[in-house]
Amino acid sequence: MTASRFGTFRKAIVRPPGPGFEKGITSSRLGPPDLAKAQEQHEAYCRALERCGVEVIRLEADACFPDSTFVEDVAVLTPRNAILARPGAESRLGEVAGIRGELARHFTSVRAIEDPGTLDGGDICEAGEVVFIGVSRRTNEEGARQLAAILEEEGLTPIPVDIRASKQLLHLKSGIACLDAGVLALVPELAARPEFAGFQVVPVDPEEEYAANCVRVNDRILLADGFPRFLAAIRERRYEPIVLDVSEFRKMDGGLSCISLRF
Ligand code: CIR
Repeated sequence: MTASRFGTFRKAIVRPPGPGFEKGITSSRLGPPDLAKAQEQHEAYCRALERCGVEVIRLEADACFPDSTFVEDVAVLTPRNAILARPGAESRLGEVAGIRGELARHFTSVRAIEDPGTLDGGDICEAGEVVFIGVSRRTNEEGARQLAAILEEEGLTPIPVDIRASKQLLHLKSGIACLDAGVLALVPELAARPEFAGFQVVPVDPEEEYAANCVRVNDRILLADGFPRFLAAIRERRYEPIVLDVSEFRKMDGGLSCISLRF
């Protein structure tokens, strides 16, 4: 794969999982996570970002908020704005205050989603000038509307995608990733949606849905371990994968994109 401007990131903010990680929200029924293993997997993830040329900013673990390692959910970062999200799960609302200061160090414009809007960063999928906004169990229509207004000011094109009827998708990015300009990985239930018409689709096998939550970082694609068909599809298209084990994050309904905020 040749270098392109798409998916170019210089920095990423992460927060390692801390004591009480297992008390976070989950519906996975995969059993409790092993904290030591989660910390090792997190460190391997940080090293992978560094291999991609990204400077990793490591925040302190925050035992007050068991889901706070899923930093992606608390902000949306665009070329011009850091937009503080307003998580749809009440236990996560307090995480936003913990990221504001760090974002203010890097962005001159820090905006915010306001009550009664709710929005989780995991529902936002940037695809170049287009930004898909999932309206989900976590992101309500008002939160999506507020974000869309900010994105439009910036000259971006927001496209809402209502996934409230989905039984599988917690967040939009549980089922979609933008791999390249005009190229999306999509789970079967999203593949035929009109919102994605005009994009080239890399289909994710129904038995490998978790693999859809992959991340393009500079010239590489970070992929979850254990999904051979999707890995083969990525290689066939000449992308260069970095395969990572995120089993302990999966137990808490999280994945590769959720554990960093890239910009
Ligand atoms: C939660 O339910 O909020 C966390 N346990 C997992 C969040 C995962 N975030 C994401 O997919 N963007």
